[in-house]
Amino acid sequence: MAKDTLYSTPRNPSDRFKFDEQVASVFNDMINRSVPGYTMMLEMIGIIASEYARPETRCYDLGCSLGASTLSIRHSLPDKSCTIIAVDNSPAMIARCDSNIEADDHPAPVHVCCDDIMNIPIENASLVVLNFTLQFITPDQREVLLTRIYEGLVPGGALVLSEKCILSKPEEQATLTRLYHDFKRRQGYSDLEIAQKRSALENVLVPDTLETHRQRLGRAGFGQVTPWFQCFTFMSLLATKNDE
Ligand code: GEK
Repeated sequence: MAKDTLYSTPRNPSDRFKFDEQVASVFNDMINRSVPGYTMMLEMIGIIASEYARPETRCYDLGCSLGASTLSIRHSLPDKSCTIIAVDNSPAMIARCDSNIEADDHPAPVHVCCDDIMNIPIENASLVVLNFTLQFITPDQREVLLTRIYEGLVPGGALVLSEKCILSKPEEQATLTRLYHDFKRRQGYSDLEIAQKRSALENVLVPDTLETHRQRLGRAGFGQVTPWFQCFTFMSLLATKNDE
């Protein structure tokens, strides 16, 4: 696995974080060392898929990067009548995702699309996964997307929404940020890498509070919204569409 050293030397402070070739080439290492619990979350996405993915429906992995969630879903499908649609708008990610899917021998079909998730029709979906993707969508477009996802879900279908959140109490936010930085140091990132990545992500990754997510999901139509994972400020919610 190529090591993420992208922020180890001084960079131009005005350079914003982008999902370009450089990031895609080290992404596996970057996300594993930056998102506490990432590997476990992928495993649990498989557990959720085995419960919610239904025959003759579609599963969507929106913001699929290298296809890690897609593969976890694929190996948990009830049968090969389920189709997975994996979407990302970074050509560098999609090229690698394509080869990762190609190298995997599971028979369920996967369509890999290089497109903006705002353009993708969501239809006949039993499961939609937004694993750390909504945070990169312009805030005023988030509800539009969630509403389209809700409308595209079959009754009883589910959305997995994983996000880096912000705590509404500043003192709690400060505690979790401090602990998170300790985690990153233990993962081998230097203070320079932590500071430069943080500044590159400002206004690119725009976090919401858990309450904002709950309210937005409710307005989009979701019935039950259940947090199933939290480590520091990284959270994941399972939002379901009521059975008719
Ligand atoms: C995983 N889910 O490994 N349309 C399509 N893709 C987008 C858009 C957009 N508008 N905006 C951002 N992306 C993955 C990890 S990473 C999370 C997801 C992170 C894509 C972007 O190109 C990137 O590949 C992904 O969303 C976010 O389970 O890096 O923190």
